[in-house]
Amino acid sequence: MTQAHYATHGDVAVITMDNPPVNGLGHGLRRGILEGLRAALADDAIRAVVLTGAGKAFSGGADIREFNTPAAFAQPSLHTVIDAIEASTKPVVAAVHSVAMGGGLELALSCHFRVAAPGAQIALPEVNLGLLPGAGGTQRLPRVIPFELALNMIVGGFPVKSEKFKGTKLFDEIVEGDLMAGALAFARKAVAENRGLPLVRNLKVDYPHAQGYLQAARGAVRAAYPNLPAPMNCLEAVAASTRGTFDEGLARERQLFIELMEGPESRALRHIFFGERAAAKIPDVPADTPVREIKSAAVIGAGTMGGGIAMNFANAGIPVTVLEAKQEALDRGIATIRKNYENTAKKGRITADDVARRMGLITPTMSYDDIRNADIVIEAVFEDMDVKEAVFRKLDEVMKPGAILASNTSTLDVDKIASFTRRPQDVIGTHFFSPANVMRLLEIVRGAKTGKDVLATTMKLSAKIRKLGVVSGVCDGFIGNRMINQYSRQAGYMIEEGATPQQVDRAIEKFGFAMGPFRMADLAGNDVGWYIRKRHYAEHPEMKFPKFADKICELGRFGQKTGAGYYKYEPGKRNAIPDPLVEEMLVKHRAEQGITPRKLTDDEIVHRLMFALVNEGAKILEEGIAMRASDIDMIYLTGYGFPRFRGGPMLYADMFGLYNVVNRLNDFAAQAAKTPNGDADCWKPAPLLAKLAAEGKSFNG
Ligand code: T1G
Repeated sequence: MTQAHYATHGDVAVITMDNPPVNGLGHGLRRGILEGLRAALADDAIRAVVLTGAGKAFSGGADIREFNTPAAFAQPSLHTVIDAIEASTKPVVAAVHSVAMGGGLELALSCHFRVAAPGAQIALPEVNLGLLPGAGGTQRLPRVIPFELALNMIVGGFPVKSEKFKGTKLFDEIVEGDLMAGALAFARKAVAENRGLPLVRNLKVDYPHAQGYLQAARGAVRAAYPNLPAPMNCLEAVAASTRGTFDEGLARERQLFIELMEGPESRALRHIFFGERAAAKIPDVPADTPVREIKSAAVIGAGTMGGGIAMNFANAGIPVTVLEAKQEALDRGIATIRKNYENTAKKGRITADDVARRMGLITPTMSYDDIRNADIVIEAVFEDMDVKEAVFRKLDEVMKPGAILASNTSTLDVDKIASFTRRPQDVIGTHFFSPANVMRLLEIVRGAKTGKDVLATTMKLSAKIRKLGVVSGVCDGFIGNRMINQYSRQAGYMIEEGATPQQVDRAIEKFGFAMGPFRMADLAGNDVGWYIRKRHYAEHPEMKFPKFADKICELGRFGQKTGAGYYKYEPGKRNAIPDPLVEEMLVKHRAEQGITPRKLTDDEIVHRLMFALVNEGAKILEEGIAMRASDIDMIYLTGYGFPRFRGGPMLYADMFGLYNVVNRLNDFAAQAAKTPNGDADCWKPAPLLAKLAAEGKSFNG
């Protein structure tokens, strides 16, 4: 079936792109456009052509599902289509609505004229995929709009509404009302007025001080994007538009594009683009599953987590009641919320009215009677099953039928929590990440009896409160924390074997993590991990753990909140200062353990941390706790500061090569076997990992 429809309206032909969901310029659509153009040129009765898009976009650009497949560059390529339009002997008018992005905007720029409906999103966002506009956008856009805006749009990848370009050469007209009628009238007028066949390529970039501006821009781009090559390549491609011929600029653009297309960063960013969208798809919950309306919410607990969770609802305009047992804790919680908003307003990100409006949506209470009619209640109390039991028995008693009963537990068994109620189908886990009003990740923990409509409702709600919802099954630590537990164990082992906390942190931060494991532990509070480890010691007496972490805690060194942890901190400051006392404790501890300290390379540090995550992730995948490898990646990218330019732990393993990963696991096992208290067993490759490696396959397909 052709993906472009051809029709004639008197003396004007109309080609309508029709490749849902956003008219991605895949091979079939590219062929359909050319077939339509050829038909128009062969028909003497036709004097002009209008090109437009069906559905919700003019065109969202190249079909990124084709990338890294032969179809992406199969003829007719987008360049071939663009060349044919520019060679047309009849004027082609682009009629742009809703979205014209990437290759879609480049296609419109090759037309002789362009008209647009107001409100259309206009962008060259390829940089967000680790690419650059590879079909002439870096050469044509600076010829039709102000140079600085063109450069910023291409390097920044952000959209601008079509009406902002009124009066520029990008759009000859902004058409209010019926776009097609306006485009047909414009086409006829252009012919009647003999306006010829103007081409953007024949215009000149009008910006006398380009080189100076570009030199300054280079410094800014280098500082802003240390790990991403695409922004600088975008800048250099646009720079080529200010010198030499159009075709020389096009050649430079092509060269810079191919460099990016073949690079790991673009593969990572494209993986994220699809991964974020895939996360919302739950195979056994159809997209049309009916959802419950969430018009009001309640949060139990006004501590750090409860307050942050409440802010998410207020930010989304949903009234939320915050319940605490004690007035003093309630007052403190509400005051903290207000302070957070006021700090954001001081930075100019929201207004004083926003603060007032959001605070007006938050109602404090100490009475369960005040929350009974909430559509969803989220429990955010102490991470102890007995405490959770008391709260959920009360919620079961009080909440209206049909209310969703959610727990913010970070590790505890959601099925057990559901068993404290007579409505397990309404119980679900909503694991927010601290600070809950900032971190995008929301682990949605599906209990065995959680209703499909409850799951669909919670997934939809996650988007409403601007979170990335990722479904997890029930296990200790769900997905993120279960994996981070293995990561932390390896970090603990490595400082016992000879590394310092700062060496481990520096190595993984150089790899791209926002924060290494020991700075992270000091920030989160070492007592949090200690509490969980003590539960693990009791539940898994067979499991081996590094022992130094407990020694730090036994001294009350809980991190920033006590002024010392793995590092020391000056009063009121947060910067981590290496502490000679910790290094002395490590020397003594190694001797007690009979460990001869050795030098660990950054490579070993990074890959023991990485592959501890990956091996556990493979088990989580195999157990069905995670629905897909990209979900695990999205969790690490949005909840754990994993570097975006690497795409997540599972993609990193794919790019490293699973065969090579298994070999490294075997090396680590051999090293652990020689180390007192070392745990060689934890390096046994997960069955799924071993299978994929043996078959030469990858996690992400
Ligand atoms: N190709 C294929 N599918 C696409 C697509 C694209 N370009 N854009 C979106 N989709 C799918 C998406 O995966 C989802 O699928 C559905 O459309 C709805 O997307 C040569 C090389 C267009 C603003 O970077 O910014 O052109 O999950 O949920 O919120 O220079 O999608 O439903 O199966 O985001 O209404 C450059 C990327 C490509 C635009 C619509 N273009 N897309 O937002 O819906 S590279 C882009 C977006 C290029 C040339 C280069 C947004 C949107 P599913 P959605 P939305």
